[in-house]
Amino acid sequence: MATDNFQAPDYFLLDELFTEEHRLIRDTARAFIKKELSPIIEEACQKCEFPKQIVKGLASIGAFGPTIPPQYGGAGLDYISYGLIMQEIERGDSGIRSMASVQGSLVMYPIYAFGTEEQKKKFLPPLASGDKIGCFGLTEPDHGSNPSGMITHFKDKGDYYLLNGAKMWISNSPIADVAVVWAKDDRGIIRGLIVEKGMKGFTAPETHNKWSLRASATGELVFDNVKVPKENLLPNVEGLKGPLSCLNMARYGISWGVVGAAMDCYDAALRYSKERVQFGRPIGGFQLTQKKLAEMITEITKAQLLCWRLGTLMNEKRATPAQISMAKRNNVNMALQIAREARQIFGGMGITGEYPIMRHMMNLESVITYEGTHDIHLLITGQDITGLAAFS
Ligand code: TGC
Ligand code: FAD
Repeated sequence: MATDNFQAPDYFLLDELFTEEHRLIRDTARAFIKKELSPIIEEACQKCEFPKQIVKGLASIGAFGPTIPPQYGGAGLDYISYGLIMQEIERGDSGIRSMASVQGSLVMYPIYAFGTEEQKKKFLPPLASGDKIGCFGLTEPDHGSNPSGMITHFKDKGDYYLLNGAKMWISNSPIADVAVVWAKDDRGIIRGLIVEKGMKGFTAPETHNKWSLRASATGELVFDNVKVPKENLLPNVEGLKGPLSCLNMARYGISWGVVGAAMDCYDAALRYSKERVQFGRPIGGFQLTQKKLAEMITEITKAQLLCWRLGTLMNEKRATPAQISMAKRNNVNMALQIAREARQIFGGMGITGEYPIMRHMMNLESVITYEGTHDIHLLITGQDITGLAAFS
């Protein structure tokens, strides 16, 4: 990729809504991404490899479990800080933000919220420091949007649980030391289990040939009579609300993250439009280019304000899952449309790795599907406003 000249758009002076600490956290993350991720991300994506060397640095900027208390290794930050960190990481690449989202919101959060004190002490500090990597197994080959139909299950064998089944599309699975797995117990109730690498019968084959999130390792989780120690059950939650509570945390982070990807596309396209000359003038001088750019900054600004307000509600513990769904859906779609428009502004150059546009665009095609598809989030809003569920 060409030199990273990113300058963050802030059309409505949102910086004034952030505290000095927020700005410091954001600027530290921004500097880290510019220095450590931007120089390597294009090659990692071309090779379809997760750049493992970035993990410790991500931990150092508080990317893993930003809101988890420091006594468990977390950064003990508020939700605006968490959002800003995700924004900066995804400005670099959605695949890297995915890795961090899974680690913090989908692995550390359930252990923190639903685990025993022993589980918290054992698992959270090495996950926060990046010494261990985690993944989250909810989706199955035949149960994506409808996780309540899952067939992965475990039987109580007295001394241990015997786990059988398979999960699909699992971010981090091939590189994970720890998997938080959602499976049905003898009563058919969904519970969370912590499955550790090396347990007999547990494998995590990688998913190949992705055109999206190429710098994120994706795979399956296969459980063939895995003996899971009883102390690895998350005792404090039962039912689908367990995994869905984790998704609230991750979807919140995505709402901010994708604003970063959109900002990167807009900033690159704006700069290019002022440099690229056709018909004797910069293409930024043509009305049709200005329409694209003006609409981009308008949509980014609206999404930034939505994030800020949602973050404030999260800090006050007043945000609802439906509000999070609306923000995730709106902002991912916004970012994907901006990536597509930005690619047009770049003409042929837009398809190359010289610029981040095509990479963001292809990444966002996954982000609009995972953590609840665009249409599922629309139905969640529909249910919230009408009181009528239209899922089945
Ligand atoms: P439903 O009957 O509505 O609810 C079952 C129970 O769950 C409660 N609940 C929630 N609790 C917390 N947060 C939420 N957002 C919740 N939504 C519902 C609900 O109150 C109920 O509780 P209780 O006590 O009455 O039992 O469930 P449903 O089966 O009708 O499904 C609803 C639906 C479709 C909205 C839900 O299943 C859904 O969100 N589907 C989408 C699946 C999804 O998002 N999968 C994501 C997999 S993980 C992933 O993609 C990671 S990508 C990571 C990365 O790389 O960044
Ligand atoms: P389906 O549920 O089969 O949906 C297919 C289409 O049908 C969609 O357009 C959907 O909106 C539509 N549809 C489904 N139901 C309805 C309905 N009731 N009404 C209207 N339309 C409907 N999962 C994990 O558990 N952990 C992970 O770490 C993880 N990481 C992922 C990483 C990547 C790169 C990807 C692509 C996915 C990941 N997922 C993960 C899985 C992801 O959450 C699912 O792909 C997603 O929830 C959709 O499920 P599905 O792919 O089975 O699609």
